[in-house]
Amino acid sequence: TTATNPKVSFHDYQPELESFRAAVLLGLAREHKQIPPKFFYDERGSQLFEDILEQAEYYIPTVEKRLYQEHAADMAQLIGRDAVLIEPGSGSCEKVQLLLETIRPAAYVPMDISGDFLRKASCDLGAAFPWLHVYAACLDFTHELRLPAAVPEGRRVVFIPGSSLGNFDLPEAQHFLFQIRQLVGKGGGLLIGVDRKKDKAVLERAYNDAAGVTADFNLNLLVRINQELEGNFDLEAFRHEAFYNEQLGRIEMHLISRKAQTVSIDGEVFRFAEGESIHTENSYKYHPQEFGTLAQAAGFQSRQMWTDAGQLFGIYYLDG
Ligand code: AVJ
Repeated sequence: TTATNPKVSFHDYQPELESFRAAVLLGLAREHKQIPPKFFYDERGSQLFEDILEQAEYYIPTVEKRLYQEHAADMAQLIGRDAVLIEPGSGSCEKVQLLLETIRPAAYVPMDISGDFLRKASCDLGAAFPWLHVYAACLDFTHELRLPAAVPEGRRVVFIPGSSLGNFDLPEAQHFLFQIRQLVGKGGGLLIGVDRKKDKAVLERAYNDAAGVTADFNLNLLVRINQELEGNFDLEAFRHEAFYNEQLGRIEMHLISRKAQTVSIDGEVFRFAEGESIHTENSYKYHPQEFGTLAQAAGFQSRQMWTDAGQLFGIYYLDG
């Protein structure tokens, strides 16, 4: 057995299974079938997402990592010492590790919908950074941004790497940024990585990796429905599709029915035409001015942006 680290605590706000059932049954009853992307992240989905991060075509992690490494000192300067650093959708907590020694926060609050994954990531982080106080919160951050009561007072800074914001459409993104502004308050801050608009071919390759990991990630949603909601999806009868919708500035991911078929979930029957899609994800891309306008409307003031030579990705620091 391993000794538990007293500096690491876990707070479960139970992002319930019931919401998954409701979202699937409602989403598949719509004229244009859809399921929200947050349901990708069960244990296996979280692992598949980690595998996506390793794919050469998925440029975001490499580019973003280099930006944190190059500009950690500047970022830490803006964030200040002894902050309460909050990360919605923390996943494996990999990126924050590039900054922790430089930022030296008083507390780190990772938030994730995937409980077992969050537990392990927090323990590993506590072991790698023995001085760090970790307050892990298992919750659905698209639903609520709640801080465990045990989190100490201090200047709050929210950290959102990886372009997680991309999953929200414009009104949702607006609302989410507003919620963050409420959480950090005046005097708080936001450090956020946002993927930029760019060449269509580069974008489409990133979501159609040659190894098929993104396809497995997408199809895992059907595996999850089969396992948790007594579904009978035939995985061979659906295929992954991802393309850049230039007009709307977003990557769209779909699961396409290869034939006319019916699927039953939890006793309910759903009909699919050949070629019909389940829309599973949007990933919006932003020009720096577009993101600046959005953040400003939510009450933030842009302080700095860092980008790579290829202008693939932007990291922004904003004041509350
Ligand atoms: C976690 C939303 C930033 O949109 O790039 C990656 C998710 N989906 N490949 C993204 C994702 C397919 C990712 N975000």
